[in-house]
Amino acid sequence: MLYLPHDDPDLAGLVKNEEDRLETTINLIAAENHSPQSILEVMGSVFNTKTIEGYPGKRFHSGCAHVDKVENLAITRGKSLFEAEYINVQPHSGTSANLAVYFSVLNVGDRILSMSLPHGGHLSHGHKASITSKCFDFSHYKVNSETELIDYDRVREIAHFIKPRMIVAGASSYPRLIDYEKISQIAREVSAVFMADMAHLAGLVAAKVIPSPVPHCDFVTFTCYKTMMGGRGGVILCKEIFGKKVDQAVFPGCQGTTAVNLIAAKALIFKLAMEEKFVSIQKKTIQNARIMASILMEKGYHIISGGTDNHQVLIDLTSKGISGKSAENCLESAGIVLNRNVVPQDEKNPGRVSGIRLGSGAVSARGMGESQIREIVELMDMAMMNQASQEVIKKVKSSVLKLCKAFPINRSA
Ligand code: DSN
Repeated sequence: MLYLPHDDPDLAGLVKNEEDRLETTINLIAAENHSPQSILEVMGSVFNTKTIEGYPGKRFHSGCAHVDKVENLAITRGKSLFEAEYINVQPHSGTSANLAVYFSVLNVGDRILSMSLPHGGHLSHGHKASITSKCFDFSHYKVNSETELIDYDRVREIAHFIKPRMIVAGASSYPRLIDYEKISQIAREVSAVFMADMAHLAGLVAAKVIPSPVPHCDFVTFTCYKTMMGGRGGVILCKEIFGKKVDQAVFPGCQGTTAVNLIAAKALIFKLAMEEKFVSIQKKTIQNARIMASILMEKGYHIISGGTDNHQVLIDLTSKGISGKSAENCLESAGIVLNRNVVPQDEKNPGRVSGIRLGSGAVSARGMGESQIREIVELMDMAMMNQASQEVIKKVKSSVLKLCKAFPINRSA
């Protein structure tokens, strides 16, 4: 029996509407995915009741027999999946995980070198609007203006000049592989510790379809709901020698109690990520992103860096004479959901921006492949190039609906 329709019919209606929206739209948001039903079940389970502080066997509240087992399961499975020496599964989010890593080994005011946000980096990598920039002294590296790839020689030059205590690799919108080995070498040259934020890439790394940062890094952080296909929340992997400092920085340093239901979802997705279905979705995710990028390029779109190695395709729409915001809006009205995105050297204001970011995770989880991706790109092009025509938008929306019906969201694991 469902209780929500009785307790709060308005909210129950909104849940139903959201289910319908997900079912009837094509989701190209690179930071989202369709999780298995069992993930939704465990996130809504009685583990929500339990308040915990501390770590398994060393808690500040009683009644932890079962939740200790849950956290230990997440720890054992996560370490094994990512071949990590140490893991902390308590961070509330990717940003909480990053903050805890910074505070685990740095002092307030210490220098950190990370990727600039307009060039792909994340808010929590020291953007001026983020608390991280108020606590630490960030400098940023960029992509090369011609290749739109990370300029590792420049990273080395900046690192030798500013002598950071930490170097951060990882991005929210960078479609290429990152050479973690090269950056770890630079970090060693300047005696910095090295952290990679693989929030977007965790599922691809877990399935071993792209190289893992783990062997090259002192710390790796990630979230579980993007390519990883799980529930909400963050995770920290690190070298054993930093384990105790990381634990202290998470609790009691940056967080109080944490969400056991989310830790249970982490344990579950780490198990499911070892199975064939997960690996095949991740393979498809990479193939679909490559197909998207190459068809868009054939159609004359400027694809940042000229392609993709992961689940993201970043388009600079300047040459097409439209803004990221107008593309996002018209595509949403046609049933295709994605986000406007700042691109390197962006000249538009932060609200409008020049680009859009596409992600292939959620369509791949629905089972879509090459011919559906071709159709989606055709539909996107048609809608973006005819934004003022209600007739075209209606036509695109009706094709989107047909596609969605043919590929319903599959929540079996
Ligand atoms: N970092 C944001 C994004 O990539 O969209 C949220 O996860």
